[in-house]
Amino acid sequence: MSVVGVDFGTLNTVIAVARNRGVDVITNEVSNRATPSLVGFGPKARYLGETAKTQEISNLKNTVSCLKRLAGRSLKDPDVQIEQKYVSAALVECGAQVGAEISYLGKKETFSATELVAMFLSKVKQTAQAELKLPVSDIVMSVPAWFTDVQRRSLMDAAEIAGLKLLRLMNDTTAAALGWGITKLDLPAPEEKPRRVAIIDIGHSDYTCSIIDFKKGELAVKSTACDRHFGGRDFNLALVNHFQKEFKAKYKIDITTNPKAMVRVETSCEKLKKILSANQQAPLNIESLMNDVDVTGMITRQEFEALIEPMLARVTVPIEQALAEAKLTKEDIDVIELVGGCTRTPSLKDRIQDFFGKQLSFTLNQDEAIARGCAFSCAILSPVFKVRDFAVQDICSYPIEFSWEKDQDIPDEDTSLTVFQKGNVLPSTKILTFYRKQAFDLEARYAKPELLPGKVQPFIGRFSVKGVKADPKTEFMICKLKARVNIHGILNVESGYYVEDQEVEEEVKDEEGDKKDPEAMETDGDKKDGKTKTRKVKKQVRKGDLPIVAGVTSLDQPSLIAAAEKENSMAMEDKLVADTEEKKNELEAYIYEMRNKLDEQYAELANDDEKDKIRAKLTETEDWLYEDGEDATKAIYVAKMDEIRAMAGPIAQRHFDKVEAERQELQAKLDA
Ligand code: ATP
Ligand code: K
Ligand code: MG
Repeated sequence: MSVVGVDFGTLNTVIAVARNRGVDVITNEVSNRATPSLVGFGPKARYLGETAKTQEISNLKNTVSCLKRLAGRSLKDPDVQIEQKYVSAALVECGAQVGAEISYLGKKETFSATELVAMFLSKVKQTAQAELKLPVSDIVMSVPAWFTDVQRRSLMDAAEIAGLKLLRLMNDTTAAALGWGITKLDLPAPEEKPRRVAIIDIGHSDYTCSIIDFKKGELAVKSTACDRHFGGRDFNLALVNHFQKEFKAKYKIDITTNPKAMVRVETSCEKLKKILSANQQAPLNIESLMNDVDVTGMITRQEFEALIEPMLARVTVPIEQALAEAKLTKEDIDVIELVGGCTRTPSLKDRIQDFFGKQLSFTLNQDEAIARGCAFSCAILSPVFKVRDFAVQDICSYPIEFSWEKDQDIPDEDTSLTVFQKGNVLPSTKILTFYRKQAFDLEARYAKPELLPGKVQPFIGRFSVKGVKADPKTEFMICKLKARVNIHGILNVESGYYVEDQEVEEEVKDEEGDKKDPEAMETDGDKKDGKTKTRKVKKQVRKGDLPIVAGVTSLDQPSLIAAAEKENSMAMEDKLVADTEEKKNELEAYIYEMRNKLDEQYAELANDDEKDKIRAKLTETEDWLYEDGEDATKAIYVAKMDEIRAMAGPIAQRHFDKVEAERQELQAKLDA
């Protein structure tokens, strides 16, 4: 079984695998260590990853980018409206979710964001399988810490549709932190002061700062703060806007009217931006950008910094926020570790360094740290892989509240309760107690919608508690519900049961006699054997289960199965198209090769009549290839090749016999 970590980025996706020697980042079909997070559609097949990138400029309307930022969101969300600035395909409504409308197999089609992510993840799966030569199923994938329940569920669904088992959705900075900590041999002992690390990830689209405490064998996230709209793509945009104005004045062309020109300028600006990270100035040259105009430009680092000043001015905001939430000051931080491609920008590094007044650390590979951390996490969670255990404790990003209908028999019952606070440890289980006579519903939602990204719905789920009956003795049934924010950061009411108050004999604990709540006692298995003084106490004893019907935002099972089948058949179609193309290319290459052989090694072995016949066949097949045979089936290409092979068969045999005779002659000489 394979162990895979995936950093699913807005721009690039990096795949790491754990093998017996450690964790490696793997390369894709064109030997790149990062794959463009893109999905494209064509008349015959989909283009996933690298091929989508190759086709992008000529296929803008049918290419979808920024996939993860669309997952689980609605078209009307102002955040999604911002995404449309960066996504060249048209975003449309697709059920409750945003989707993209594209042309695929010659027809207009709409795919939901979840389906689009699934397509890309099935490519990730293929890439990993091709490299590992093993089936891939278990993965750990990274996600921005600011993702909400509905966004996380969308990614979980997408992974399942792609045939992947997501063992953990891990926050980006937490994954980087795991990679940082797991290799350190000098972390403080349990009783010592923890090592405090600020992990800062600035990628293509967003910025996250987490404050993390490390001790031997464990890490605990203390706080996390994000800027959802701060990353390399904003720097690109600042440059594009600059050159747009310049070209308008200088060449009288307006690239905003020409999507292809816009994308070409953006691509060039991204290159230029990277050059500026190492040089004081950089050129920009694009031939025939639009209206046959060649453009040239130049910008200095100083000018670039002026363009991005509004962003640089807020570069310490997430750090200050994270420190405040952790109730720490910058002096408390021992190490400031930076990851994400955008942290190569010198002015950005300078601002962060000035803020801390301390050297920044770049010991992790900026592009690969998150994928590596995910692979470590997958190794820890995988039953088949042996790795030093390292406990990872994360926190809830937003407060979660439950609400319910008032029971008229209970006069002063509240009707809502915030059960998980922001910053609450994750994973975590809380037990809710209700006194009820009949089935009832609970609703879970984010308590402070204003904290949520854009207009993400605060609703998380509705949970119907069944099997509740009035107890003849006490009238009420005491219902206990297990609410859990799991390791993916997703909330569920996992189970329910009912209890009865009973008098039981119990040991008296010495000294503090720590007051525990009844729930804790029920689950507390390891009672210490001590002095056995006992007393009678009222205790709640579990009597039976309460079934729970959950209505959450994940896809239901039939929809998931249908989506997986659809994905599978699209993937088979892609494969057939790729195989057909391969056979076509083989046939073309075979024609050239045979022509050469007829002139060279076969020249003496066949008479002119034989050779002319084969040559005629080659010409005929070649003509066919460029006309009627342009778009034939795989079987036909194979058949055409077999026809030529059959004609050339006797000559090939003579050649083989000749080579064999020569070999034997040589052998005889050597033996003599
Ligand atoms: P996100 O984390 O926002 O989802 P991502 O993980 O795909 O996106 P990264 O791969 O971390 O993003 O970073 C990509 C960004 O880093 C791009 O905007 C890229 O232009 C920028 N970048 C890469 N190298 C450099 C460099 N040398 N100087 C400046 N920026 C760079
Ligand atoms: K990435
Ligand atoms: Mg990233």
